[in-house]
Amino acid sequence: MFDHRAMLKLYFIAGTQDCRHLAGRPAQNLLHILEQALQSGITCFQFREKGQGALQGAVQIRQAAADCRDLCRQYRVPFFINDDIRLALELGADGVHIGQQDTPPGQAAALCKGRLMLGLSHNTLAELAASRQNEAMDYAAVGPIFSTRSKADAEPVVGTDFIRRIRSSGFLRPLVAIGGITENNAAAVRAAGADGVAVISAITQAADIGAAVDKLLAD
Ligand code: TZP
Ligand code: MG
Repeated sequence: MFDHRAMLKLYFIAGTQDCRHLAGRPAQNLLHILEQALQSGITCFQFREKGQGALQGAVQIRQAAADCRDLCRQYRVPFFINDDIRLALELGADGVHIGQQDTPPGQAAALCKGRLMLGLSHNTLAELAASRQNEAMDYAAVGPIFSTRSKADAEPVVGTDFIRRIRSSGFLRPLVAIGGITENNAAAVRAAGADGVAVISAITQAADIGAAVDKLLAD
């Protein structure tokens, strides 16, 4: 249904914790930011409710996710959920994104088969080598490329050379880069071999979301 490479071009990730710098209700602010990002041309969205300031109640989380799903559907943009396969299935999400510390990839693959697209996080060549055999993986995320303030337990920074090394090792599958990506370095990250960039703060913290999205999409 969705072209895996094209959908990675500008992959926006956010949860209410990423909207705490704004006045008002975080869940409303998240929807407002998401709607502006969708109007401006993001190609994918991941609901990631995680870390300090995240919602705690299952009912609240489910409602926030469902509201984001509805907006994404309206704009025909794929909707992913971070790390919660059960919620993704329940809400009819398009996909799920799983980190190395989350559900084991084999188990995730079995649960997603025929129902959800599957994205997996990577920080090392060894992790990528393991995913290479995983037919169920629809895209690989790699990073953090640069230092990030959006993830407290982020792995070591890998830099754009890591993307070049991955591509020259013969890894040709859909790949999205994440971590510290801004309107000033997104083009260089794609030029290094990524199909796209995944960002949190470059959109959630932007003074003008439309202008930020335009620059993040530019080559
Ligand atoms: N995984 C690796 S870095 C990161 C995640 C979720 C955070 C990216 O946020 P930002 O603000 O785009 O650096
Ligand atoms: Mg995770």
